[in-house]
Amino acid sequence: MLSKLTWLKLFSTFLTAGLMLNQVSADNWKYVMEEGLTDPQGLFATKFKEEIEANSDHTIEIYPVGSLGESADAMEQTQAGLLQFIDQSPGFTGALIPEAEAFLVPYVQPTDPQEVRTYFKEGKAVNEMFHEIYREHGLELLAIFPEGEQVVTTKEPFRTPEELAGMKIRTMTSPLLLKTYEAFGASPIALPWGELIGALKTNMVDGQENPTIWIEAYGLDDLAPVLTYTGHAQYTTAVMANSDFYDGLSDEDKQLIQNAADSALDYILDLVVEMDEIGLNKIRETNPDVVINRLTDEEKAVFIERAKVVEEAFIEKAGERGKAILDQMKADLGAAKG
Ligand code: 6CS
Repeated sequence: MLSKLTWLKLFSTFLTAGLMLNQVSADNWKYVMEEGLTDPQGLFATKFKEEIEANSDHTIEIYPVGSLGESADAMEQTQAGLLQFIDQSPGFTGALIPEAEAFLVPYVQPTDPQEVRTYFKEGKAVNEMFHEIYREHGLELLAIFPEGEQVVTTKEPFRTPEELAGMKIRTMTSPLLLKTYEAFGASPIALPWGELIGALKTNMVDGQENPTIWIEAYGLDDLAPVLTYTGHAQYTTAVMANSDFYDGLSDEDKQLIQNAADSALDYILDLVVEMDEIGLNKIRETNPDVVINRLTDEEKAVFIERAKVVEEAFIEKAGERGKAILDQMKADLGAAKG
């Protein structure tokens, strides 16, 4: 028979071991993004955090736009393992991973909301072709999602490349965006997000491209009130983990992360469609100077023709693998249109 004291000692040893185990397995993970908490990246991140925290002892700390520098700084910190998760868009990641610029090639994505959902949820290119490529750069890809159609906002209207001529258009820093706007007839300038508002105010640039939700949220329509829907791309973004961090996790934690990313993806795919509409309605209601132009199919055809050189430039840089992605994107576009 064990004495009362021995039982107590045993109990205390088990309790301490249990507490230690709990401490070891409860981690705080850092998640950086390019947007605020009420923007699409923030809503995805919040849902991801809720799922992780509801199903484990781990916690997530979210770092919104600007808190850890510009997009390029955040990526350096994630690759160095200082941060565990990052949301960064191909508009910036393309400077690091040429194949990611596939999302910037004009006219290989749908614009109809239902088709967009199918393309991102079921498309082979989005879901199967980027994982290995991002791994080569130390990143475990968790989700890719759209934030709405890219809209060009300018101070003067345009419907043709000739009318775009001479306009200085700000792009994100992936080089293919410069090629795109050169092909479209404009004079592009690549700038990080933090410099755009100032550049519009001082006329350093005459316009920029972004999805409707973002234009409304950051008042870009006040600075360049002509919104042109060219139909050339979705604003796409991607959520990743540092791959060394990810590889060091237990199978259980890997599954936890994959489940949280899947839930957040389903949630955001529906939400961005609603947000796009809400954003446009708010702009209409609050900005009396706004002009909204949607290019006709005939007008688009001129830009589609000009986009061929962008495709060639992409393939030249991203090689055979890039070409395979682009071919698959076109097949996925056809399938989404059904
Ligand atoms: O234009 C940009 O730089 C920003 N656009 C969006 C929609 N998200 C973040 C990004 O930095």
